[in-house]
Amino acid sequence: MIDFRSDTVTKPTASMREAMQNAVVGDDVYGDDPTINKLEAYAATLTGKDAALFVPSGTMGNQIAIMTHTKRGDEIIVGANSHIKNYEVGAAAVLSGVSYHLVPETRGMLNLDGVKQGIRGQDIHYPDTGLICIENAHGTGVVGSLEWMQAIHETAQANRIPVHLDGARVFNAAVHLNVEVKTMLKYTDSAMFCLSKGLASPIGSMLVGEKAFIERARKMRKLLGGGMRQVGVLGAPGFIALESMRRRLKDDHTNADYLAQELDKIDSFTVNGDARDINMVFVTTTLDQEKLADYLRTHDIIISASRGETMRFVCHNDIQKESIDKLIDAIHRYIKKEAHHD
Ligand code: TLP
Repeated sequence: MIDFRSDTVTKPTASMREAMQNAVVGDDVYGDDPTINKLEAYAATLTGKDAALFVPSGTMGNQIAIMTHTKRGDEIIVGANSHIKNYEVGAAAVLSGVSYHLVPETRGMLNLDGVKQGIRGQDIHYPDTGLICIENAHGTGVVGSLEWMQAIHETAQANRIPVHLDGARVFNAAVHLNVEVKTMLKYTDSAMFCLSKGLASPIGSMLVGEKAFIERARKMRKLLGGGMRQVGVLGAPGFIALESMRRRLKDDHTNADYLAQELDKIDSFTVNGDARDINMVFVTTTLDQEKLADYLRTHDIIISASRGETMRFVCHNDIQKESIDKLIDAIHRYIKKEAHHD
């Protein structure tokens, strides 16, 4: 199966499976898992933060960050199109008891004036602003600039509000910006990034930040039931993801460029050229998405047809240039077949 739905679908590589088999493990709730300790130390060094915490998912990482930074009744400033707002089941309201102050994004970047207006200051009627959340790379396939991150951070610091980065794909963003992740993270107090997306580890994300923040976050992870035992079996592929798989993300971006170029040649597809910074290609199509997806599945190709007008194709470690050629060829055959039916 060639699966274009997301980079979350990546299977662990052979060396990851071998590392899982041979992982030295211990009880991580006691802090006794050497493989997790090594992964957390490496993640902290790589991101220029004091400490790191391995968490089961990106969603849990973001939610632990919100729980740790805020108190009940706070308001968090967050993008109207962000994952934290739209795709985390409203968890911040449920788990942290915070409300969302939505700010529009332009190319994935929170509007600075909107953030400034969103910090409402002191009044007996107002909730306190507990946190500003940004997302980079943004789920809409775009990467925000360092200058924008710096401007948000300066505003936040001037108001003594922490900034959390949902950096599920921060390594993709760093590749696009041609900087190190630690350069981006200078402008955030905490960040979550996923090992299980383009980095191809089967499970897990990291939360990074100051030592005291991570200590409190570790307790929040336990509260949520995310304290795991011999979890080095997941830390071992996670280390390979961080140490070596991040170096190949550029290939996914190049493949996505190729996919965008080939889809754009087909009359029934229009590529959104403004959302072409990372490993994702967003298109609109005049074709019936469900029928196309059903046809492709019979040719061992999976695409997602559930995003309304817009379709998303994602390149990753299990997609090569030949996989893209197969997809394009199958789409041509589908269009020909449909024309015969008419
Ligand atoms: N994104 C998934 C879906 O949930 C949409 C995907 O296929 O892209 N932040 C961002 C920006 C994300 O894109 C995701 C996952 C998460 C957080 C959550 O990570 P997980 O799935 O590990 O909870």
